[in-house]
Amino acid sequence: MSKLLEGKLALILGIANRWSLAYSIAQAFSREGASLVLTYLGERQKVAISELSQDFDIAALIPCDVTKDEEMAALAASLLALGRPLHAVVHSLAFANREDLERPFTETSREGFLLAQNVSAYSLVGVARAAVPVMTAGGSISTLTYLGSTRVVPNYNVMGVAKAALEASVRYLASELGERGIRVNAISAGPVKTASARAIKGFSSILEAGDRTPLRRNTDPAEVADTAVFLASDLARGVTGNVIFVDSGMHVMGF
Ligand code: IMJ
Repeated sequence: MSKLLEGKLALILGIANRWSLAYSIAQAFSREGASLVLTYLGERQKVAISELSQDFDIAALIPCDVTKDEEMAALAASLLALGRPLHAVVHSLAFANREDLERPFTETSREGFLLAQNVSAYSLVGVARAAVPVMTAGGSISTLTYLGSTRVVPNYNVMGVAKAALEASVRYLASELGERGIRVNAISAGPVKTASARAIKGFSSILEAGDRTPLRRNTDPAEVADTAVFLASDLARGVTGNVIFVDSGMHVMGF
């Protein structure tokens, strides 16, 4: 079969290290023939990303702190400066204060709540605003979410509320950008041992629940990445406003 993303340019935000879901997605996009624009947060990640992306066709490496309006404006300018249409965006970013993922939800501070919303949900809107002017041939915007947006998952707390806002943002963006031929979707990944997940207390017990999913196993990052390829490809031309679960079927279970 020919490559699914041949001739396409994709922006991927959220590679921090080799365990990042965004990194698995970049690998799968490269395998399918896409050229990549990657963003990083701070110099340390720049070095890490350059090393990880040696085998990829990289069109640009751009610094981007999504909490800074100047950096979002600079991202929009850098995308325009590439002088070619962008076909796909993958947003794989989230952050909450560690204390807010450990303390009772009732103890969430206003500041911590707003930080989680800013980095994890609002950023999708800002990234869409930066990318849409260069998505002149239409295309796809995808983000990563988690079951904790609609169900209570112990300790997910403020991130669950941010993912709920993110998923609602997907629907409003999908409705607005459809007329430009831009589709917007979320992938709800099952628990994967990334650096952000490992930092969570009790994460190993969450992985043990893999045995009780329909597929009787945990989610492989490559499965999440292949769904991201599908969404960015023309195979998904009729798919927008969705939350697609790539979680071994975990979300259907009631016990
Ligand atoms: C995160 C917290 C609690 C339970 C969790 C997770 N489960 C899973 C995650 C069950 C799968 C990972 N996840 C889906 C996330 O969205 C993680 C977000 C996150 C993680 C950290 C850790 C370190 C830190 N801030 C963070 N902010 C967001 O300082």
